[in-house]
Amino acid sequence: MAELNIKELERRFQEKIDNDQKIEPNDWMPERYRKTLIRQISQHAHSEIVGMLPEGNWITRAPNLRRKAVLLAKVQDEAGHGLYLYSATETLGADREETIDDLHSGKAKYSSIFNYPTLTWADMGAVGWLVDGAAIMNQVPLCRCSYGPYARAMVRVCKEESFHQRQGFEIMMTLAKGTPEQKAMAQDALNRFWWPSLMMFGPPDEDSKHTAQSMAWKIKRSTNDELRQQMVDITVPQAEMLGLTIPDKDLKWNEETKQYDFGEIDWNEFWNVVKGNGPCNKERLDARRKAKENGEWVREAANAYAAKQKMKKAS
Ligand code: FAQ
Repeated sequence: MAELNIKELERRFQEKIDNDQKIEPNDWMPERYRKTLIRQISQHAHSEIVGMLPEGNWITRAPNLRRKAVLLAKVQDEAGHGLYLYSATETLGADREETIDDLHSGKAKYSSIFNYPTLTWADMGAVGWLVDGAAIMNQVPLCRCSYGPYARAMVRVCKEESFHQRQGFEIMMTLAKGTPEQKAMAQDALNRFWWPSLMMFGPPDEDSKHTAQSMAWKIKRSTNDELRQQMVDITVPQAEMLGLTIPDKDLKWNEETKQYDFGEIDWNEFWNVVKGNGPCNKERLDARRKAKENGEWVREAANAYAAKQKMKKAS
């Protein structure tokens, strides 16, 4: 009997999804839907927070005051995105502290891209142009995600990401039009960030264990390969406009498909980074753990203040 009820609840839930109605926190949802969302949204939140590190590294070294102010604003936006997203996981019943501890213990994933170093100022351009570009490509469809709080968070996040992408492109444009050394620096950043940016979309569809179910639930609206192809098609003309060369000898316009064919991604490198063995995985997690330790006194003070206020109200 109980099983029949669950089946009926699942049927009604899927009907809602099929009719493009949003699922809200107090609505009934299958446990697997809830867990999938907590997994994806928390990984997304961690990516925003860890993603502050490679850029934060350049705030003190930005070449002038305007660049510094813009970069600072961008990194702050990313902190904001992380916070909305952690709040969205809480609407699904996740505990924020536990979620963050899972990142620190290495249990939770975050985007592979943030395990690559940012070696030069041009990397700030490449990150904004390519990494934020990929993030937008992936997140615009998430504005139509079936889970209301995630979809709504994505609307604001995407607006801010598009400013981030433009600032990155503008840095690349300035360098590409600059001295030969500056142009070479922009090309070097593109060389290093191109393939890792394409990896951001996740494994190829045939190896993506979650895509089919997440598409059926309308959590994901496009597959990993569809978004990756869109990214290539949009970015190649931008690189041409910059006068830079995409580091892919197999990249070629396909007149039949009206898309670019591109070379094979090194999936061994991708899985190696995802498993924790990328160039900066250890450094990134150490930085986050240290930040939590250093913030201990702030949490203690906030808790003591909250307890005092509560006592005041009660008396
Ligand atoms: N890195 O079956 P699928 C940003 C994992 S935000 C690490 O295809 P799914 C803003 C995946 O989790 C960037 N792990 O999985 C910014 C799964 O492992 P699990 C982050 C990856 O979920 C810009 C396994 O592989 N954006 O950049 C990656 O259907 C600049 C199998 O994969 C989001 O998180 C990867 N690249 O599709 C900040 C967007 N790809 O959980 C600072 C939301 C896959 O079974 C500066 N997330 N894995 O242990 C999504 O759209 C999806 O989760 C995908 C993966 C597309 C990332």
